[in-house]
Amino acid sequence: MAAIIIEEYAPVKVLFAAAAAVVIASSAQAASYRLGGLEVIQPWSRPAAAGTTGVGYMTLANHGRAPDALVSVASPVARKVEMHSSSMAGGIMRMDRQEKVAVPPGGQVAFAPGAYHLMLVGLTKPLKAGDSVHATLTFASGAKLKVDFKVGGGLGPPAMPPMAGMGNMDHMTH
Ligand SMILES: [Cu+2]
Repeated sequence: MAAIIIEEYAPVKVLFAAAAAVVIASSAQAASYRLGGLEVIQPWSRPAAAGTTGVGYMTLANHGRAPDALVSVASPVARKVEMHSSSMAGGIMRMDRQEKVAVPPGGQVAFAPGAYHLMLVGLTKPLKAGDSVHATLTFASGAKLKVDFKVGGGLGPPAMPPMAGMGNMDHMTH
């Protein structure tokens, strides 16, 4: 795939470059997708039956200088995809649909259990461990990123490759 230079001040170019979102770090378990200043880190999902609602988690990062926001998500395997927030109120977890989720410049937003999440409403096929769920994320800037949500086998994200320094108790002391 040819490398494409994307200028942040040229949203039309960003639109045309949507198909060129590049997987910059990919293994069987973890992936990161980047387009301009936007990065979608490790999209993942959980097994779910056809006809039910699936979930989508990821981290959004904005490496650019302008605010942006996720404004819509679509997937060929879901009738619609909603953005929700989760919050605890009086010991009860409640979810609220979001019209958009802002990603501030230099900031990150986590879509994770108990926080923001995507709901894949009306799955047209079952999601099984090991599947990749295609989805297109559309941002307020006009940027569109095509990503694959990797379906893990359990409640957490698919196993990550060990990271340097993980489990190193030295980290506890400084
Ligand atoms: Cu929800």
